Amino acid sequence: MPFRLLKFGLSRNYPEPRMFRSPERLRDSYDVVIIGGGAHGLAAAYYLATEHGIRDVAVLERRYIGHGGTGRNTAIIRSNYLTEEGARFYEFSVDLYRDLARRLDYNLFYSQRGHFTLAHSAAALRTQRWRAAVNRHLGIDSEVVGREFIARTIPEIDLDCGGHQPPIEGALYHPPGAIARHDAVAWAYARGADRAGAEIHQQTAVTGIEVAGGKVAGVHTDRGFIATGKVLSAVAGWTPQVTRMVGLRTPLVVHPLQALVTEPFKPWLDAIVVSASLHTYISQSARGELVAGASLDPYELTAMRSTLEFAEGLAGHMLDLFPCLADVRVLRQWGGLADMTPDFSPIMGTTHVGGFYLDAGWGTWGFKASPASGYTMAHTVAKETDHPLIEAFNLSRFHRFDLVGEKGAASVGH
Ligand code: PYC
Repeated sequence: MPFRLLKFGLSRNYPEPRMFRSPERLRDSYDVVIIGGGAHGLAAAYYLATEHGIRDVAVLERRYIGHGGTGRNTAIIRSNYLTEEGARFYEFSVDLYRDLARRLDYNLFYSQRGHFTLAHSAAALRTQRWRAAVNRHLGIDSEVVGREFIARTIPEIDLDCGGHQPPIEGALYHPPGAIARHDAVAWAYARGADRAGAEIHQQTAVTGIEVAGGKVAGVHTDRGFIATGKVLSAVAGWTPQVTRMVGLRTPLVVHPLQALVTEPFKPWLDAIVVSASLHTYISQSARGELVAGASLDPYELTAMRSTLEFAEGLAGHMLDLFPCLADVRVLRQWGGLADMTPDFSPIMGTTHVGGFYLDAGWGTWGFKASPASGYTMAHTVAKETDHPLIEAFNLSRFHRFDLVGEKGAASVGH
């Protein structure tokens, strides 16, 4: 056993280094309170401190950091969206991700793989061409490729899906598509925010929000009251509970989203493979496990449980694409919550409640947005006005019927 390990194990003088402090006391007031210790909330705390010098920030997390959507996704990063607003926003996120490990000085296992969205019909190919045109117009690397290219790049794929599904006719290929270690993104932002002066309070539940004269005045928690003039809600699937506290209505519906991983293998699948028609997406993690997911569970529910029905359905579609997986064992599965909007775009920005800022509607696309949402929401909170990149995503778009239709770029349907 290495000497260093023995030294840490046997001596009280070498306490385990902590990623971030856990302050015992919750103070009576903060300049900003962030509800939700996922990657979005932690990133916002980090950028508030580092980009805007606002360090008097408390992040309140009911459980432990990364317990929600951050730790329950399939860690896909891409910017091949359908709308200009979406593509620009996610491209900004990809840009931040590329440099994030260096900036936060933490290995995020960021790995650029290339992302294929398979098309099994002429209609799907038409949407892919549309996306490729929007992407290229904005300088995003994305093109429609044919069967030969797919077969050459992913030799294990069965382009005819064993005859069980319509054959693959082509794909939208997005070389910058990447994966990362999702927990590491939360930990690294937490450490960065903590070092920059923000406080992270786990096991701290928000029970109410005080609004006086149309403005936020404070937050009630199970550890006492905090006076504050600014609250950012970044709680994804729990958004309806929080918005109810300030009397805001949103069109969100919350559905479970499940995923699984298989036993690990030597690396064989370099690309990220998505079939929106089969509601299936697969990649191979740095650990060698295949990480795969399917569409939303078809009912509204705020519960993060796993079902055999999901595993059976997804396994069938994985075999349609990769019959070589027939004897592979599932190692574990999990469920998360997807807060879905009618237009498949997020809700971000100011609200008509003074000092209440909303970061929500992350459906099945939240992880890839973590850096950009943190950055733009920090700007929005600091300047009290929406960052230009997120103006189109303000909640008020539903009152103006000015939606940002992104369904054609979602990996899964609803
Ligand atoms: O939007 O890339 C995506 C995605 C993958 C899995 C679920 N959503």
